[in-house]
Amino acid sequence: MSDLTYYAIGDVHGEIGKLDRLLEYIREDARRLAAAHRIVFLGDLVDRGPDSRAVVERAMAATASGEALAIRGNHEELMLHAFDKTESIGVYFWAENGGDETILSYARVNGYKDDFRDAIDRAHLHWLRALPVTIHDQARGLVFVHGGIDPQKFPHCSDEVRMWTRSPKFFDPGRWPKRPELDGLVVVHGHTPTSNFEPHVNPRRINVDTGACFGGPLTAAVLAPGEKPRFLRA
Ligand SMILES: [Mn+2]
Repeated sequence: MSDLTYYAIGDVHGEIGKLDRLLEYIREDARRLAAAHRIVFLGDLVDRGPDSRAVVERAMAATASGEALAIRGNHEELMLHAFDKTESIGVYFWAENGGDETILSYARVNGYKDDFRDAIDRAHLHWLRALPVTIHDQARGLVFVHGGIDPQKFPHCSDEVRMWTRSPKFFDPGRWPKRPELDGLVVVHGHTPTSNFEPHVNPRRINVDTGACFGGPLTAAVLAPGEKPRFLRA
């Protein structure tokens, strides 16, 4: 995997217009470089924005063709929990955190009578369930994960940490312990919107959640072998 140019896309959250533009920019950029490329969706495709169903469709098509990989974010996790749980609390918690918009996006296409579960395409659920929580390119020292890692435990941190963490122990690389497992590692993630709609870069991590569903752009980090990260925005 190590000669690939990666395009790591932050939290899309249903913003289909921004995603379609960003995919165009990415494909243009990859053509210009004439380099083998791989898009990585960093999770939180769904919730909050106007068309989560269409976003999942785009991501499924891009992974099916081999152009993209995807990992699971905490909002995919919430959606699957809401779908699986019989207690209503799982559904309400998801709905209040943007899941209501996701349900509407599915209902517009598929409709439903009593239970929102009937509106959600089974193929989408199947795809979401199969998503890994981490992609690790060992040769390049790149870890793609939605939320982050536990620097004390990597590579053995829990899935919950990988999808949900906002720990200062992760955010501040000055607090990372000296462990051989972390040598040369760069963590590429989303989950925590940056305060200025700009990607955050430090020597150990790149955060590309630029708040696309809160009025910011949707951002992709361009990671070419041996080069500094660049960014594409839509
Ligand atoms: Mn998230």
